[in-house]
Amino acid sequence: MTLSEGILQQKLAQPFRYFPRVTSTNDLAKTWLMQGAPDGAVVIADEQASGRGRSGRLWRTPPNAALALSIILRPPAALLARVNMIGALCVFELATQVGCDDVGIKWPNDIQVQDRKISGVLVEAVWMQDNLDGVVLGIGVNVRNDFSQTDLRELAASLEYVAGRPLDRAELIKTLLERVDFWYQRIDADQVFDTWRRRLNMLGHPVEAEGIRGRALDVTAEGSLLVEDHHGGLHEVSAGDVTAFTGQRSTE
Ligand code: BT5
Repeated sequence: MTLSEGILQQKLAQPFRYFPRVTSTNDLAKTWLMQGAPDGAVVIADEQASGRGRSGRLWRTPPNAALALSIILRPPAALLARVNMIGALCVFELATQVGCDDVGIKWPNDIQVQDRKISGVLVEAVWMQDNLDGVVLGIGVNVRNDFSQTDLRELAASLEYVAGRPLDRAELIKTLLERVDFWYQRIDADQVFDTWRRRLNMLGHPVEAEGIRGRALDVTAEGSLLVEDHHGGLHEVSAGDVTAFTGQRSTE
């Protein structure tokens, strides 16, 4: 079914703005945030012309195929790191709920099904001098994106193909936002970190992160990855990309 403002209106409890096509939902949400959007307000689009990943990378959101949404949140600055955890956790739960097996979070922000990326999370904070004005939690989920003719065919997957049945995007958005609401209400509970940590799929495995090769030992409460190198040295990697050492897969 095509997404529309009317359909979303029937399903969503929170204030939202829907657009058939945008540059990036994160950009529109940032503008709305600075204009005083309420906590929990959402920008939703069917298609993104220049959806963004981290470090200026492109996030592909063709029409009629995906979820692209950005949620405006106003958490305490000390809990900022948990917003990314919440985003990944909620997509994990969505994928599990629609019947996908072998779902995992690849640190820090990829949600994978059977080792292929079905979703990415991009958190952007807006500061007023030293004060956190708010955060935009951007989530992209592949629902029926066809990657078969693209360079991502080995790396990316879509929910419908994995679940083996058609899925209603408005219903998926509703479920996802309910999960965000659930976890955001608990953002100050250690349960957020503990659950996110349990869902990570590479702890204990060989990895390469920011040029360091070793074993993914653990994560810190701030969300950094601890990598143990082959000499037993411990390295804390705060953001960046992890590649499974043994496999060839990477989504850079
Ligand atoms: C991410 O970046 O994974 C964060 C993606 C966040 C997208 C959402 S959509 C709503 C909101 N508005 C935005 O503009 N952004 C957010 P990163 O870890 O840097 O991964 C980017 C890489 O993933 C790219 O370089 C590609 O290799 C790959 N990629 C691009 N589109 C993809 C897709 N649809 N599915 C799987 N992989 C993709």
